Amino acid sequence: MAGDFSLLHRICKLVVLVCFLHISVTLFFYVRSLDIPSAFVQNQQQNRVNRTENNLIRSSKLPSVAGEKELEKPGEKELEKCPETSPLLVGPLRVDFGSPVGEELVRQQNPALQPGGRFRPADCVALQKVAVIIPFRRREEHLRFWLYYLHPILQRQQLDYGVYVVAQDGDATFNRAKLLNVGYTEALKDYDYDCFVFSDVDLIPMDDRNTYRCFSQPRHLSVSMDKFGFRLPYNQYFGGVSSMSKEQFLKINGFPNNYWGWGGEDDDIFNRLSFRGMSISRPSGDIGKCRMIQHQRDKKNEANPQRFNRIAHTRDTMSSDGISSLSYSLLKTEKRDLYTWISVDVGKP
Ligand SMILES: [Mn+2]
Repeated sequence: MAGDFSLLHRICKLVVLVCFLHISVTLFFYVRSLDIPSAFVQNQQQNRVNRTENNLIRSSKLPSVAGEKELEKPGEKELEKCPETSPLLVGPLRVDFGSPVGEELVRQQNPALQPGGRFRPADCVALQKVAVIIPFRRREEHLRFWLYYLHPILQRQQLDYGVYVVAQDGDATFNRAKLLNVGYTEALKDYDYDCFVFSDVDLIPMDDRNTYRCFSQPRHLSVSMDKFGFRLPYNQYFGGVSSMSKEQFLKINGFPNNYWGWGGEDDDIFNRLSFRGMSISRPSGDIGKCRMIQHQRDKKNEANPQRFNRIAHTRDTMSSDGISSLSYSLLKTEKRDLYTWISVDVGKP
C-alpha cells in the first residue's frame, strides 16, 4: 500500500511539473508574438549611447579654452527621438483611382522630399530607417498613384525613408522576388537602412495607422485588400506589402531567385519564415485595409506552373537559393525627384 501511495505521489508531482512547463512555454510564445519592437528600442538606445560617446570623444579633442556652447551653432542641437506613435496620423483615408495624377502635382505636395525620394522628419530622429522596395515593369500610371498616396503617409508616419523602384529590364518573364533581393542590396549601398518594406506598385493603404516599419516579427501589412473582399485570402498569405528588419531578412537568406512569372514566391517566403521559427505580425483588419488598382495580368507574367513544386521544397532550397546566391547586372541607378530608379537585368528562366 505504501509503495502504491508513493508512486501516486510521484505521478502527481510529474503532472504538476508538466503543467508548469506547458504554461511557461505558452507564455513565452505569447510574449514573443506581441508587437513589441524590442530589438529596435534596444538598437535605438545603443545608437544614443554611441552618439553620446562620439560627442564626448569629439569634445575632448577640442581645445580646452573653447566652451561647448560657443562651438554649437544655433539649430544644431541634438534632436529628440520621435514618439512611438506619430502624432501626425489621421486614420482612415479616402483612396480612389478615378482621375490620373501627374508627378508635378506630387512634387508640389511634397516639398520636403530629397532627391531619390528620400525623407527624414525635421523635428525628431526617426525610430527606423526604412527602404521601401517596389518591383516594377511598365506600370507608370500605378507608380504615380503610389507616389501620390504614399509619400504624404510615410512622412506623417515620421519615418526616415527612401523609395526604390526596381525595374526589370527587357522582355523576359517577370521575377518579383529577385527584384526584391536586388532592391535590398542596392538600397543598402545608398544608406544604412535597418528596415525594408516590400510593396507591390498597385497597393495603397487606406489608413495611415498601418505604419510602414518593422516589428519584432516579420510584418504582413496588406491584410485586407478590396480585391479579396477586405479579408485574408488564406492564413499563410504574405503577398502584397510586407516588412522585415535586416536581421529577419538575413535569417531567411532573403528571397528565392528562381520564381519566374506570377505566384508562389510569397508562399516560399512564408515557408522560409516559419522554417526559421518566426511568426507573422499583422495590423488589425480594420487598420490593414488597402485598395488595389485594377488591371489585366501583365504580359510575360503568366502564372508560374512550377510554383507548387517549388513551394514544396523550400526547406531544401532556401539555404542555397537566396540573397547569398543573388547575381544580376545593374544597368542604371538614378536619383529622380520622387524615387530612386534602379534598372536591372535579372536574366531569364
Ligand atoms: Mn496587382
